[in-house]
Amino acid sequence: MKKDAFLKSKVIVPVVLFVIATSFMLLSNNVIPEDSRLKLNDREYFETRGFNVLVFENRYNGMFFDEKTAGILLIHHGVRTATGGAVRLKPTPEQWDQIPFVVERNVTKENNSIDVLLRYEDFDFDTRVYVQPRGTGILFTVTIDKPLPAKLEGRAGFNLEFLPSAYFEKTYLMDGRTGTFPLYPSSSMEVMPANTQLGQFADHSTFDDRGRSEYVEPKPISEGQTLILAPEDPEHHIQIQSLDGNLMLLDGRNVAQNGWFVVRTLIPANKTGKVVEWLLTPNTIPNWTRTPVIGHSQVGYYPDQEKIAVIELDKNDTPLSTASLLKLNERGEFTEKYNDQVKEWGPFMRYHYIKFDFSSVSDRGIYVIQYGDQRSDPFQIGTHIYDNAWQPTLDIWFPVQMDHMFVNEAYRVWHGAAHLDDALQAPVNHQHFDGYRMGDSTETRYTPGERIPGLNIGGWFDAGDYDIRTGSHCNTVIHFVDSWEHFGIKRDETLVDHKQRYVDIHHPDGKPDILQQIEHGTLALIAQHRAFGRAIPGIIVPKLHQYHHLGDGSTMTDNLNYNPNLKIYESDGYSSGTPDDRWAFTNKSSRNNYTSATALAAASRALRGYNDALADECLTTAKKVWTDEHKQPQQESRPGFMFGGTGEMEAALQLYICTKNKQYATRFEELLWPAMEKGFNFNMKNAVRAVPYMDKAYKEKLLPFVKKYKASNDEILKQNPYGVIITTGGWAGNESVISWAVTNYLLHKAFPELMGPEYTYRGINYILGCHPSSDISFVSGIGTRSKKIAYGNNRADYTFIAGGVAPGVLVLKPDFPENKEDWPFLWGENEYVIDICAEYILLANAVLDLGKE
Ligand SMILES: [Ca+2]
Ligand SMILES: [Ca+2]
Ligand SMILES: [Ca+2]
Repeated sequence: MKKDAFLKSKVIVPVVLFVIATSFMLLSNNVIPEDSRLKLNDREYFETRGFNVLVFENRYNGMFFDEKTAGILLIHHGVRTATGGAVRLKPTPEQWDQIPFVVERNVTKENNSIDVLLRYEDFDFDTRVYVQPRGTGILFTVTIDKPLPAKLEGRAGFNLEFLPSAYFEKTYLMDGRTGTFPLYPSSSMEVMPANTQLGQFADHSTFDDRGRSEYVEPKPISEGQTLILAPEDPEHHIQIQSLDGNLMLLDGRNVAQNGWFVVRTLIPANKTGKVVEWLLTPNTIPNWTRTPVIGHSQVGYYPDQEKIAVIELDKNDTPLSTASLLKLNERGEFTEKYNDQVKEWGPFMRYHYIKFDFSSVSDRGIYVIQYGDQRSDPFQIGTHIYDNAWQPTLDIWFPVQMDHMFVNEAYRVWHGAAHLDDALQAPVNHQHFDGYRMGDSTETRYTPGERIPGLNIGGWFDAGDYDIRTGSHCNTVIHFVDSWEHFGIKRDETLVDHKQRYVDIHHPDGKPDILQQIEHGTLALIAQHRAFGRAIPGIIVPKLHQYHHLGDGSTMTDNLNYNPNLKIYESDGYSSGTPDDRWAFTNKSSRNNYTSATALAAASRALRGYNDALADECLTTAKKVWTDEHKQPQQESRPGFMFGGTGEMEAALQLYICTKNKQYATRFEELLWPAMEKGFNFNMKNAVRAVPYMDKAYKEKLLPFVKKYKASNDEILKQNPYGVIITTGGWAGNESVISWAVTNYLLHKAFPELMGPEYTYRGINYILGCHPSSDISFVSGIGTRSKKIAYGNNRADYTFIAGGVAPGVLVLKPDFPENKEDWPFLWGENEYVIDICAEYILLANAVLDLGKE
């Protein structure tokens, strides 16, 4: 923030604030400029320039509990700085603490107000939170009809959580007492007896008390009536006055690294009616306008490809008429090479979009885009730009994810050999916190808790967590085989020694890395068939206090087999009495089994000539799955799992490619064509993959679908300015963009007269910087500027793993696209996942291939 902007802003100096803390009513409505008052807009949130208040448009969805995207949200000068406004039962609630259920939400236009009725079913406890603008601020009023349940006395309070990274290196004032927001958590803690702990998700516990029957909670950093956050920073300056009861400032990071700074007022005992009331007054910079974002590829462009920057503007901004392209010379001087009118696109979500087309520039070099006084990061135009755009994903990211291995990189050890104590049979009737579930039978020959041999081999840490998830493993293997078969990637920069369980990054060993990764994934998949005669859903730690592990995966369990004859926390050096071994979730699923067969069949081709014994076992196993599944009634896809299918179609295709046996091709077509009628967009990826292996009639039959598909691709350009699918689910959509772009590449290869390469370019440009919210590349280490803070398993260090692909732009309802660059802990925006990363390698190689055309 420039100093003049600071002076121009209607910042209230701390001394004045302290005086008005007890007399805020003096801020009467008639002295406040009309345009700085919050108004309820048509999208049902309170809005003024530079400040929005969203009230439960984004709800706790229960899937991963508190994702720090729900409740009352503040968007302050374009940044979501606060979230989680609600009555909560903990000083600093963690992800798996209880969340309230929204019984009703009333938007009352006439009153300019929103209220929500929140309920905690376990305690028969209802609160109403009423939100209404007052002066230049907003009033939060909490009411209850019945006195607080005795168990919640001193526990329930109104909380609002502030994003730590937005307040790092900033100060606060509590009733005039000064403080600096802690960069690292170091609050005083209170030890609480275990029996006062309110239940967490499904009676799991995030806290490992080591047998001490206790847990801990942070004590307030500061208490008082009026809190001013960041008085020195006009963009983040907020005042909160409690009109009754104390405000507490707490640091949630003391109990969970993804915790936020919490401002809280306890609900008093034995009282009904109005129990908490806050007046929250933000500073807003008059006529604040968000800085334009010049969306472009951080890697750059081929000389002959379509080159369109998408410029994202504040809706109050007046678009300029032109933009220009500057070339950088060896002396560091920029000279204008091209300028042109920008083209209006229009509104999308909360912003306004224009486009700048510089496709006609094809000279090799380093360029920037200039729009007004905004200048993009430098990028290249050249034929070589994608040469290194995927190597970090294969060289670094995947080795770091390798489970059951010690992973070294030069002077650094990423992690020791992890989970050597895999695995025990999971218990029956169990709902796991990561979505795994066991019914009332194990459906195996093992009894609950029994050791299953042979599972401590192969596989990758699924994502930012560490489980072996069968579905994502299968997809990863399939993407790797696609990359191997289409592009013959022979790159060798990694040593993998399974005998020693040793991986060394930047150490060639004479074997193609992609085959070594296919082998490593396949070993985990085949281990399931060896142990159970079929695929299982996956393997994961049993305890919640293990699951939130951050750091070296080899310390997630003690790596010693559980021995029930020893006491808990006791070890004889060979085994251990601590029940921390992972559990295998084993219930049957046709989809799982078919998907595993698909991956194993595909892997058998890639592994042929590299590891023939494993290749044979993979193919034999895949055929056995086919036979076994056809002996039993076909299970339809899960209800609600749209287009999910049983996975039989994909298995049929891979088995046909391996064996050329007609029965598989026949079955593939029996399943494919009706599926294409129902949803050609979703099934096109399967249809086009078969083209090289099927006859001419197949391709002719596919043609009308491809025409419809192309028309639907062109339709996307009317829906958003980026011309790719932008999803609005709870997990951002880079996976669908990558998968769509790969399908478009395969269609371009199969039907070049119909499908141009531009759809594939659009997909990769989106991933590499041409997207809403910012212009960062979502692949860490790829492009001039990329994700340096992401949700890898080293996220506690606010860092990245090179080559990881983030999920991207999450759309918070109703219109706020977000990808936090300074806060790693939002998995829906920043979590690397194995199958997405493997498919990115495929996409980058597809684009390399387009460059050769
Ligand atoms: Ca997982
Ligand atoms: Ca190698
Ligand atoms: Ca163990």
